[in-house]
Amino acid sequence: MASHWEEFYATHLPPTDFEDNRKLLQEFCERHNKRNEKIVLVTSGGTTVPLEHNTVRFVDNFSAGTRGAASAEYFLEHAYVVIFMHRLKSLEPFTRHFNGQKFMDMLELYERGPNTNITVKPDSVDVLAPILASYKAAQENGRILYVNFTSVSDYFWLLRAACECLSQFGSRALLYLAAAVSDFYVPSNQMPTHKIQSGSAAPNIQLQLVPKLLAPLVSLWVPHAFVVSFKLETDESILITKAREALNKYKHKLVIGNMLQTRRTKVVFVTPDSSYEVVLSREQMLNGMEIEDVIVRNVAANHDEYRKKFKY
Ligand code: PAZ
Repeated sequence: MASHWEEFYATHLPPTDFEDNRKLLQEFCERHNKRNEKIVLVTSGGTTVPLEHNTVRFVDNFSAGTRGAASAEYFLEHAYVVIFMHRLKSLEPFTRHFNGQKFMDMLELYERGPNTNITVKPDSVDVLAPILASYKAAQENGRILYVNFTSVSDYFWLLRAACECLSQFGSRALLYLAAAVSDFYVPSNQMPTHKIQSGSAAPNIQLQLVPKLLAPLVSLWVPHAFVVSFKLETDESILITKAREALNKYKHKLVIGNMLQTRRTKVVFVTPDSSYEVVLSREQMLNGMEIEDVIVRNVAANHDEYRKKFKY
């Protein structure tokens, strides 16, 4: 009998841009594997759950992709090449610093007669320059690949394709699964084709459990990779228990637990035999430090340790 995840792939079509993305992933991975690089797959942002095939309405979640976008920048600093697999229109590395008004506020407009000049304000140059330098270095050396998803089904297809390419890296591959993936969905064969009408009775929408991809991912797709998953909760009393349950069930290396309310300043690293908090002090925050800087440093150190013990 097919398992829950196999049934999912058998009953859900890949997204229309799937083959293009698969080729990009293959080319990126082959090029960097030849150079013996360390690679990280960062997943980021939330998945949607469409309610109709011609989707007008969908269930979404809160994630803007801050954790993933910031972490991708720090992984580049730690000499990883990065596959940034993110929700379309969620935050991206580098450009996240200039989102919306922040960018406009960095610019100065001079209008003298017929001449118009736009310059970067002197105090913004200090902010912009290092970000621009890192961005250029990553782009020009082809060290980051962007692929995107929208629905939970797109995410599933892309994640498996990425893993197929990552397996050749053995223990040099790190999976950093920070995306907020829906636990519930409406299966394709139970979804109406057209927009749900409001004329008759209120719809009764039955959500089903999404298969847990960590199971085949860890045991079949990338068995030698260092896999890190995130666990988000809103009730602190269950956070560590849930993280430990995930480790026991899927047998991966690390769960990073965080609370919705405090995720920017505190996370807990849960390994099979320990748990420890990573906390950003108020002073560090005021100095502009980001918790992802500390998280990525810790994860990279854990990955290095793992690779020392590993032959692949
Ligand atoms: O996108 P963001 O930075 O606001 O939030 C990040 C996060 C809380 C989604 C991430 O740290 C996380 O916990 N992801 C896994 C969520 C889960 O499925 O439990």
